[in-house]
Amino acid sequence: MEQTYVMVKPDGVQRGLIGEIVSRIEKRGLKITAMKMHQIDEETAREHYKEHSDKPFFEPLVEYITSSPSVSMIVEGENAITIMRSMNGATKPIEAQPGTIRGDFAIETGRNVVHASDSKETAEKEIALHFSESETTTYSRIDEVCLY
Ligand code: RTP
Ligand code: MG
Repeated sequence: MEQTYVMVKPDGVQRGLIGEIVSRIEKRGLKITAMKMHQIDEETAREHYKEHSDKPFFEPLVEYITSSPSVSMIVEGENAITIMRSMNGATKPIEAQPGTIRGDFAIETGRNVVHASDSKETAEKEIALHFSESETTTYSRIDEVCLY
């Protein structure tokens, strides 16, 4: 079963969108196996976004992501990585389709509410970066058994 890392970014927390985002993930049928609110420190933020370290938006991005608490989750399910990316919508809210989280709740690229890992390799790295082993759980969703 695939796992991905999802973050409600500081603007999502400050706008009271945690429940809305968690609800969409649960209703889609994905399983949240770890979740916490925490203020991401600078070192962790730099590591998380290191692929963008040479971009002009890197410093403002690190400042924003560390400015206030975020909610981190491990989300599990078949094709969880691709499904979460499509639920989040395009990076730039102007390109995000209505019905996606960014398409429904964001207008600025620098305040786009959510993050989700973009590949299996990234998901593994991000889960290890933001969670310790003891913060993760295992359980079954009631709708998890597929009979065909
Ligand atoms: P994320 O990593 O946050 O889930 O977003 P993403 O994969 O959709 O987009 P990515 O290219 O990884 O960009 C990371 C975050 O950097 C900010 N950004 N600003 N000003 C800009 O042109 C620009 N481009 C990206 C966004 O907050 C984006 O989510
Ligand atoms: Mg990204």
